[in-house]
Amino acid sequence: MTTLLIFTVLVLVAIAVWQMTKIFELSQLKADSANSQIANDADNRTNGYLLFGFLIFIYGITIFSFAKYSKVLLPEAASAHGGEYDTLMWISFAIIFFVQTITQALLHYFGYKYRGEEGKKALFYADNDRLEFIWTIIPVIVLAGLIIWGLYSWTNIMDVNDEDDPLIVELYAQQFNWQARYGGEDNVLGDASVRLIDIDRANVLGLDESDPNATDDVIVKELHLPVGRKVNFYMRSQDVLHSAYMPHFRAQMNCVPGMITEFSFTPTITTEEMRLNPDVVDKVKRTNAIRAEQAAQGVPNKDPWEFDYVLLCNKICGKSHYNMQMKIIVETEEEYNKWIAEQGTFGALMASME
Ligand SMILES: [Cu+2]
Repeated sequence: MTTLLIFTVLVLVAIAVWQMTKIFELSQLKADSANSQIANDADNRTNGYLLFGFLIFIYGITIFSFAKYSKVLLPEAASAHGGEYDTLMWISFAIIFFVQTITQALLHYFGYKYRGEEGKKALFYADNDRLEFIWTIIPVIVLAGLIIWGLYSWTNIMDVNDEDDPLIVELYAQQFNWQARYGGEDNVLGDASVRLIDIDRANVLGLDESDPNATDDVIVKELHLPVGRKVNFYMRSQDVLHSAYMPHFRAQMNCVPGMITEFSFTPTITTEEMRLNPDVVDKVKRTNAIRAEQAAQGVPNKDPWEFDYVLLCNKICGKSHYNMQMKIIVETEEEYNKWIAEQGTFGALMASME
């Protein structure tokens, strides 16, 4: 890497020296012989054709990227609001793509059409009110539409309320792991503060032992969610800024030390069902082909991978940030109830410390 950088710097320095020599040479030339440096009709025509070449290049690379890299996009959204979010994104993409295709073609075509020619003079054209009106009002309407729609979706998605009996879950971020806390039987989170953290008694999230709501809280390192039930997340961070990112559910929220942030969504597709999604099946197949190849070369930890939803940290929070993740399992209500019943409560943990 260092060699590459040094090489790049040397090449750039060489180009700079070459350019400076050229400028120096030019400044030494007499006026009449300097004419050879002025573009003639043939030069301008070549540049005009090169413009078309560049246009084909940008269209080509766009189509190529769509064809080759669409497969790395996320699969279908696994939350109730995710569809709305995706639609907004795709409509924005479509508009940008459409406008970009037309304006680039016009830009390059006019560059060619009005290229310099011997004896041709530029037309002085002050302004045209109607044209200016048209190219102002169309973007205004389109952008206002997108922004209003975006704000409407944002308000819908960010509305964290207690309607429909949501499951209450805390996501606790720290360098470099996640823990989740459920409200327990009463579905109410006990009070907590970093000042109450007591490592010796395993009170790692700083729950208030005197708060009765904390007694039945359940702290886990794997997030289980029942499908179809709204979940209200409350995020805390112990140390620095983290960001709770659940890409398959189209959800992301910063975790800020000293405050509680919120996000809410309803998972709609179980982990089992998502594993059968054709996009996911393809991705697993591609990934495992690479892993098998690496395993054959003796690279460790390259066992076949099975799809799971994940909670990732999406803020560069320190050197092990890349590995700060927690598995999310979306399952049926029965499976969830069975799992949560098997987890120990905070009260039981504290009692065992006495
Ligand atoms: Cu982090």
